[in-house]
Amino acid sequence: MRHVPRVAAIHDMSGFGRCSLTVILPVLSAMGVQCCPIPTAYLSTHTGGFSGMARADLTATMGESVAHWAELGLDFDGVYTGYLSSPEQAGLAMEAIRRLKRTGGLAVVDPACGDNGRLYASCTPALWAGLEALCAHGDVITPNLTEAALLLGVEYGELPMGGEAAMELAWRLSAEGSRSVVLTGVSDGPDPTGAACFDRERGEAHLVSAPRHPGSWPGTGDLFTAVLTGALLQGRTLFDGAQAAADFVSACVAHTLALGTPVREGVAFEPMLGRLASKLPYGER
Ligand code: PXL
Repeated sequence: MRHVPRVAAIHDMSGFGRCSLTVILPVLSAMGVQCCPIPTAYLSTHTGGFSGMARADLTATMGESVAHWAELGLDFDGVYTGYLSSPEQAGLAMEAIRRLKRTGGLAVVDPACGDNGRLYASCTPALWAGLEALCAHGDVITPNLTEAALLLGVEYGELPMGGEAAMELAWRLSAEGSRSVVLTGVSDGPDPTGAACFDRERGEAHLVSAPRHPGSWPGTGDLFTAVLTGALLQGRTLFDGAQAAADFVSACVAHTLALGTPVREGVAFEPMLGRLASKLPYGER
């Protein structure tokens, strides 16, 4: 039977500012993938550039939702986890992978906890320990350089930069080749930006890149990993998916710069979604 691939997406819902579920849902839908969210929290805005936001923690509902879907016998081609706010949520995300991922399905773990060498204020040592444990359940992990430094137990400033060194880092992050890695925010030279990938199916590393634009935008990590996840569920390779993600983020940032959108509002990806819709979405079961 052919069917629309479906993903359980475990992220917060930030109402304004284009990150987490407000990015992931439309991107996966545009790519022909059914996105079933388990929100970890509702925030009126993300935390990068706003203050005083309204918040509701949804940890209890997360656990109940995983249990309900498991009782219904639902299984998922993918389980995709991102920004979490407590070690308990990391434990529930592990439970979701264990109970909801179908045999042969894909767990994409984005160990979101910081950027540009700095941890988010919410990332305590206990939360990081939970995210690190969660990575052990990922078929694909998508750390940025900040998170990679933590996973490898080295200082951010000591990470070797450049293409070859980044591919070596991707291999080191793969836990002896047992998981695929897409290490984001890697630059090979002054202009392009991209990701160093290790594909466990091929046992190979590869660098993807796309034009770099000035500035740093909230939600681009979520945009990247959502496109990657959609591409993998369409049956595309890790390298192809990472290239598609790098191209899409780069195009969205260029478009946002042209519009002059304030940085804290995130990248204006909506007018670009049509670009993602051209590939056949069906998976085999
Ligand atoms: O995109 C990462 C992210 C997700 N969710 C919330 C955030 C951030 C980054 O700042 O604040 C609430």
